[in-house]
Amino acid sequence: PHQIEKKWQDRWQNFKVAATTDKPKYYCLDMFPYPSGAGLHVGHWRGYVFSDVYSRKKLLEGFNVLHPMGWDAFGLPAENAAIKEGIHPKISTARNIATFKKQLQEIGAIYDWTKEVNTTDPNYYKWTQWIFTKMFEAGLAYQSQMPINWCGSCLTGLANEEVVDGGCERCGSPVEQKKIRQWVLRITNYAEKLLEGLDRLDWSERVKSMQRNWIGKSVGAYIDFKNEQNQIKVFTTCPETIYGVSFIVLAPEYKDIKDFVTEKQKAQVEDYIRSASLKAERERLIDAKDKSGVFTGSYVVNPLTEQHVPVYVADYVLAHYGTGAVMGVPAHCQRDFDFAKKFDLPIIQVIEPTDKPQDSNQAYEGSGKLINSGQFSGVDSEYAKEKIIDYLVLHAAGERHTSYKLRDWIFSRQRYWGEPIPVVHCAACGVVAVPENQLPVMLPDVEKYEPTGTGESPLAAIEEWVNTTCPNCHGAAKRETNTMPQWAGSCWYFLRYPNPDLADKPFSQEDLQYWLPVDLYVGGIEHAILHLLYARFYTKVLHDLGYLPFDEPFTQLFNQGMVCKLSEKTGHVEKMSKSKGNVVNPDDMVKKYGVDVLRMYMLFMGPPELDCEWQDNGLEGIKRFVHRLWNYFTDPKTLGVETEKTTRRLHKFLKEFEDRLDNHKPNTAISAAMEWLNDMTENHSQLSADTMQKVLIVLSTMLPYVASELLENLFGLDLLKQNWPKFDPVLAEPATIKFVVQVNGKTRGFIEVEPGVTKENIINQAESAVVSYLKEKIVKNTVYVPSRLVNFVI
Ligand code: ANZ
Ligand code: ZN
Repeated sequence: PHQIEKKWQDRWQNFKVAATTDKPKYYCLDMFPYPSGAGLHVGHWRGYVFSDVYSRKKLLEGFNVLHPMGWDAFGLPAENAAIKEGIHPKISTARNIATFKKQLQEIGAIYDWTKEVNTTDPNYYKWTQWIFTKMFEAGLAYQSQMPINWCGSCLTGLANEEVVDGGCERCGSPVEQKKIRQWVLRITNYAEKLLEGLDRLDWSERVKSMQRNWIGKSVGAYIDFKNEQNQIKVFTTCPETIYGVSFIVLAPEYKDIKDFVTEKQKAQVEDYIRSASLKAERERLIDAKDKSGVFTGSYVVNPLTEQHVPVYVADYVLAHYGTGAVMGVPAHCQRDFDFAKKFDLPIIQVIEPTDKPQDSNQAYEGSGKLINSGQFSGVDSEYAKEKIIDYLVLHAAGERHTSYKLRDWIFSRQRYWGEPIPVVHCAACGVVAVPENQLPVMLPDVEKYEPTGTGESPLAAIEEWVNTTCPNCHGAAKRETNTMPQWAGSCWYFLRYPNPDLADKPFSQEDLQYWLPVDLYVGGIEHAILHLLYARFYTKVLHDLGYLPFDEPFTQLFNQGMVCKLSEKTGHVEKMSKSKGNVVNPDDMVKKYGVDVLRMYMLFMGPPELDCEWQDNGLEGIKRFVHRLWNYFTDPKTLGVETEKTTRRLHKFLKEFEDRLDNHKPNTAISAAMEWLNDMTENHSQLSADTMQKVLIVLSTMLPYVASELLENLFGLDLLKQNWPKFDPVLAEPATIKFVVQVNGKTRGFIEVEPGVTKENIINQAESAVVSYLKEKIVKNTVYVPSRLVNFVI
């Protein structure tokens, strides 16, 4: 392989997307990599090879194909690594990109490198900043002093998504809550649009439902519980359970908590609030049976029963969901049940299960008929939900409300290696967005890019940079020193690829009209929620601001599974990672087997949407296949006059290969190729030049080097100028049809019949096939099932 790879790599390196817009387009996008110091591992290859197969197929089918590559190069890991190695992130990033690029060129993908995008390039982040200013002007970016997740080790704020099990996603340190000035994007304004758009996409149900759950729409009501002085508004999805309320719970951070704490309970409540503030949100959400909480000393009135219920503070209620206050219905909500048990509060059943009696050891969370519910008793619970809301609205004690789990997006980071947020703070004008003609706000070189830990980014220490003039009044002003999060650059890069060098705008309408939206987006399942949600959000905002003619960026999405391998360290098959010591470096495999064998093996490992297990000896099997193919095709005895049977076999193979590819099952398409080669080499069948070319062209999607070399050497053909061979559906059908022949329902023989033979003829042949069973018997009835079976009833 190594003798031919270099030559083809040099040619494909200059592959260019045609400038024409006459041809139909196909935009195939890979999730661009973050160029880490470790280089590519075979897990990356899996997605990149997959997308290249489809790009190459579309190219051969006559599409104008855009299959670009770029670098998502801002972010914490680059900065942390740079701090550790003592090298400026700019330098280490450039070095890593060079390594990645060299590795990617080996894959043999038809990337057009003139379309390369790099999120850390000022010509790119100028527009990342521009988009932010547009959001700011539209009221979608705001500042807020909010308690945020704070990693005391990375010394920065984290988005909720970056907190895993109460720890920092990157370093694992416990995450605390800290109040800090942050820039926040109003993604919650788009909750409904983000939900609605999912219905129009050709994405897996799995990913769609992950997005739906993340947005977390809940339809319900606000209900007011009052006493003489104050009122508590709760959010509930189950207003029909209001007769079962036996207490109210406030989140420890509930803003008017003081109004409810009596003198006697004060010390206890304050103690409790202090201890709760130390727990991270995720930790509090874990459904621990053992609930904690404290009584405030106050009571409020249930607007329907007019009963007084006690008000508690407990950390299982979150401050930032609903109203931060909950009506406790222990009989029908398990968390309330656990709380009521612990604090010895009444458990009032108000819904009767339709099938079985209620288990007194747990809450019944299903529907049924209302009981103990005054005028609503006897009513179906789903119906009662509506009726009770109507009643509350009528009596001014509540209203319909829909809540979302989705939070606004904390968009600022107190770090160096990111896009500076393009605003200035002016004493006279307030916060002013940097106008387009002053963008980009360049990230200055600093001497110390370690975080300050004060909640300010290292940029705050560069006075010459911080002190600036206000674009509005030209008076003295200060630059914003927060930077954007890692996600920012990847929210819109797909809009930039068609023309990454545009100087005066982020993208052109012409390009958008022709190239977008993306036809196929390929990437790891780990990005199923956040990156995709953020990119969809940006697209919808830009659409609503009039910049984009579409509002969903990725028409079809394919999420490949992860590559796993047995870890000697842990003894388990696990996702490849440095720490588990089970990473396979593709460069080593390429050295040993060549690119094509590795490409085909990545596709052969299993259904591409599932995780798969790397096995070193798996490559050997593919290597044997590629060698047999090469030897068969280069054997001078192979080229010749082929039989009709061979032609039929070709079309059967072409059909199988294409159908399986189109269904995203490249692994079984490879099996079809293996079966074809077995059938051909078994009798050393001769092949026509046409057949050989067709086989090479379809296999070039997976084995571009071998196929190109053979096409050129044997036939003088240039692969990229060939057309995708269409199978002939008639020839692809089996040449003969097999019938089962039965006597009294028992299989006694088989016949093979050519298509088009009459029913009578088939029955005659069937009779001869089982003649010994019919001897001296009278056939009372003959059952004939076309293409399947003949049954003689005797
Ligand atoms: C009374 C009730 C009775 C509830 C019942 C459920 C079942 P989802 O579906 O996730 O939106 N809730 C409301 N705000 C909360 C908060 N800030 N922290 C924790 N829990 C909160 O859940 C909505 C339900 O979660 C609401 O409906 C409320 O409990 C609780 F048989 O109200 B429910
Ligand atoms: Zn000003």
